[in-house]
Amino acid sequence: MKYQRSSELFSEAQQYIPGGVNSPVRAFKSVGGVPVFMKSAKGAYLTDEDNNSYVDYINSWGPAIIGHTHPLVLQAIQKQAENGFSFGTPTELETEIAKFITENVPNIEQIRMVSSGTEACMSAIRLARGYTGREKILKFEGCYHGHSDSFLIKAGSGAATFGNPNSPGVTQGTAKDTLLAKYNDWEQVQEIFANNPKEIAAIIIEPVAGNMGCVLPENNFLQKLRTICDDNGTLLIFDEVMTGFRLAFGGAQEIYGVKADLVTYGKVIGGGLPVGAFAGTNEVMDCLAPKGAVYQAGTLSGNPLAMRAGLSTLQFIKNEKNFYNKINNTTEQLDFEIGKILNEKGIAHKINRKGSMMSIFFHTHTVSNFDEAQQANHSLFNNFFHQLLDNGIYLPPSGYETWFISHAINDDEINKTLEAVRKFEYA
Ligand code: KE4
Repeated sequence: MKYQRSSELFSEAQQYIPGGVNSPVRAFKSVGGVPVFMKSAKGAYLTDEDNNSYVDYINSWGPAIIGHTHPLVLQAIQKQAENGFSFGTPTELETEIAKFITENVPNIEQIRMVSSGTEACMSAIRLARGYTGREKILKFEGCYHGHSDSFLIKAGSGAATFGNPNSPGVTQGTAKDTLLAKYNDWEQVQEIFANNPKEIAAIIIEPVAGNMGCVLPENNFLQKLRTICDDNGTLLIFDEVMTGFRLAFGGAQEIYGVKADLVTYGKVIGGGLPVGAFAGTNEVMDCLAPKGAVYQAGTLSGNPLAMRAGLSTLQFIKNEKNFYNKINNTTEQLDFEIGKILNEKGIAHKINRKGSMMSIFFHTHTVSNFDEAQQANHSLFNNFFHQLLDNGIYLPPSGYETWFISHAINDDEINKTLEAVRKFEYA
């Protein structure tokens, strides 16, 4: 059986780990079937416990943008490890990566390292609340900013724009301070501000959304958010956990030319080790402890191994000639060629793409927000996912996730992918 060992391991894992996984999306609940247990990864490929090999379009949900186990990063981590794993003291290396990032990303003067994207986003809204003295935040349906209580909020019923808890354990007291709008719905944003004058501490947005599938800002949406924040003394937070160092070295701020007041990072910034970060101007960041009163801390924040993995990854990206052209061109080619095959098969679909992020919606019309993403044919996606998996192509196991294209994907991998799409049969 193709997935015999994974099946055995999944049964055992469920005895000791909730749902058998340490993060829900890995359990294949959305696509069905048994999650594949990986044992190694190199370049563009994953190898599972049954020795099946896959072209990887998750890349650890973004971090492996230069390809898995890159020799430069591996050597850097090995060398760093010989000096110790974590000290809990300041280290020169933390200053080196902070300097490198603040000098190469627009509009940020200081950066605080944490250990996950959740921690980065959670800390950023606390800082925004502390800086503005306000309690409400505005987020967008379909955007994911990690599992902090303030973000696990679903739209209120009807016209209500205050949130309701989207998970047991999140209190109504927390939910009331999170306002929700539809992505790209400028009128609704204006209405929310009119109904909550001078009460909103921050807007937090994925500048290119990747957690409802890939959904792009339209009609200068980001610039409009910048303007309404300026007019209301509200901070604009770009959650660049996915887009940071992926869309460009300066992320969505660089691509769209819109200045955020705070930017959060994760994934690529750690090169596969646990790192998150949030960054902004001196005026805002100086409010953070120990300099300011807004408390935030972390035992393993800035630990040397993770900093070395992140810095060596970022340095490769910065120094590699045409890095972004390559991953963007690969993604464009996949978009075009897959689209051609699906059209030949007469399968209605929309491919949303920005830079090296893309996703396929089996849908007849465009997808510009979460409602439209939900209207896509997700059972067809699940069928597509499993047929590609069986043919050695590992896609994100949900129609609500973006693909992450890595620099290690070349013509061979593209051809394998297209071959698998050509074999796709649907009832
Ligand atoms: P983490 O806490 O998972 O490091 O980051 C949370 C987060 C914050 N902001 C954005 C835009 C994100 O995409 C994420 C995490 N992304 C998911 C993938 N959809 C991580 C995969 C998972 O949950 O296992």
